Parts: sequence; structure tokens; C-alpha cells
Amino acid sequence: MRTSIKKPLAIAGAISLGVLFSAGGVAQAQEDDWDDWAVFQADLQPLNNQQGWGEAWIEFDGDQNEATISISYEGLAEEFDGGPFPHAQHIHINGNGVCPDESADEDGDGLISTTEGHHAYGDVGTSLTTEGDTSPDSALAIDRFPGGSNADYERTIVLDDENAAQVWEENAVIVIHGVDPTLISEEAAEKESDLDPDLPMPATAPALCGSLLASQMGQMPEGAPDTGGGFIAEGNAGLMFGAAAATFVAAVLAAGYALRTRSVTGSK
Ligand SMILES: [Cu+2]
Repeated sequence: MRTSIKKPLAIAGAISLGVLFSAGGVAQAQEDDWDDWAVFQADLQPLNNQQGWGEAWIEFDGDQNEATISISYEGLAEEFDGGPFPHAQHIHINGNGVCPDESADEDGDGLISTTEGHHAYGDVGTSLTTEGDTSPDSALAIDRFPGGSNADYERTIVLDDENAAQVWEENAVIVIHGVDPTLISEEAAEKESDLDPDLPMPATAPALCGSLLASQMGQMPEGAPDTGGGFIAEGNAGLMFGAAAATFVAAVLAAGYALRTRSVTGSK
């Protein structure tokens, strides 16, 4: 009995939507082009008693692999051996998509090494170098990373499918390495790096970390006015007047009602 009432409602909703979107054929085609447009953003918070903070953005503009990556930070370790302190930076993937907390310090030296944080953020997936190779092979290419306390980095690179998928699935983490040895325990500061015995531990331990989360997806192409609304509200604004608006509202209500009914029924 219930089904016989709700099915017509769902069908009415589908027909109304069909009328609306065929009327907005051009807008629909544009929406398809924007499916690969997205911005992922990470707040970079300090680890290991470091000072400083930063932000990272990854923008895809019509391609699921080609990414413009921007990173800005300030307040990190400034000098190393008389030169700018190198800060290796990576997209980490295939972990849990999060940053480690203090419980990650397994050996109790007061420092979370890159290895100890691995369960949280995973492997180096992409090396965010200033030039040349961006594979994990360049993870410690310390002469091709930004150095010093502050940096403004931007580079457009083509992520491989695995890295791109991890970013789109919100399981990627930005990690900036290289800690000020005066802000960590003496014991940890004197160790050799867990990643390369030729480097001291402070050169490679994580300093800033942030999960990459979707900031905006598939709304408007670059350069369009951003008033904070979604695609329907902006792209189809011209269709929202008069009868079209009434049809659309009815369709959404009917579709929502049908979906809700289906999920309730399905959960039994
Ligand atoms: Cu890293």
C-alpha cells in the first residue's frame, strides 16, 4: 500500500528534474567540465615542540592528476651548518590520513621520528621539490626543497594515479620535515636520522603536518565570482525563477521523500 503511494511521487520527481535539466542543457554540460575541479587544503600544525605553522593547497583544474600545489609556512628552524635549514616536504599516502600525536613516540626520547609517525600519515608518495624529480626517490633531496624559517612554494606537477587517488579520497597528508634541535630533547637531537644515517635526526624529523581535506569541489571554474553557493544555486540561477523554481522545489521534495522512504524500508 505504501509503495503504491510513493512510487508515483518518485516518478513525478524524476520527470520534473528531467524537464529542468534538459532546459538547462548548456549548464549541465558545463557542470561535467567542472567535475575535475577541486581544491584540497591542509592546516599545517607543529609537531615535536616546534614553533611555526603553515597552510597547503592542492588545486585540480579540469584534470584529476595535474595539481597546482601551494605551501606557505613560517617560524620553522632557520639555519643549519651556516646555511638555510633544509625542510623536505612531501605528500604522504596510504596511511590513516592523519597526523601523529605524542603517543607515537615509541622509543620515549620525546621526539616523533618520521618512522614513528608512519602509521598516521603513511609513506612518502610525492616529494614536493622545487625542481626536477618528484618521486619518493627525491624524498631526501635536501638541496631541492625550500629552506629557512619561511617559505612560499608553488609548483604544478602531474601526480601519478595512486597519489592523485589518495588526495581525492582525502587520505593524503602534507608533512614538512626538519626540526629545530634546540626545541627537542638533547637525546633526540644527538641521534642520527632514522631515514639516512648520514643526516642528524633533526634534519628529517617532522616539523609541520596537516591532512588534505576537500575545500571546494566542482562548483565554479576559476575566475568566476565566488559567492559561496553550490553549482545549482549559481550555475542555474537563471532557471530558478517562476515556474522552473516551483518545479525544481517540488522535484527535490519528491525525490528526497522517495529516497528517505527507500532508505527506511531498506534498513529493515
Ligand atoms: Cu615526509
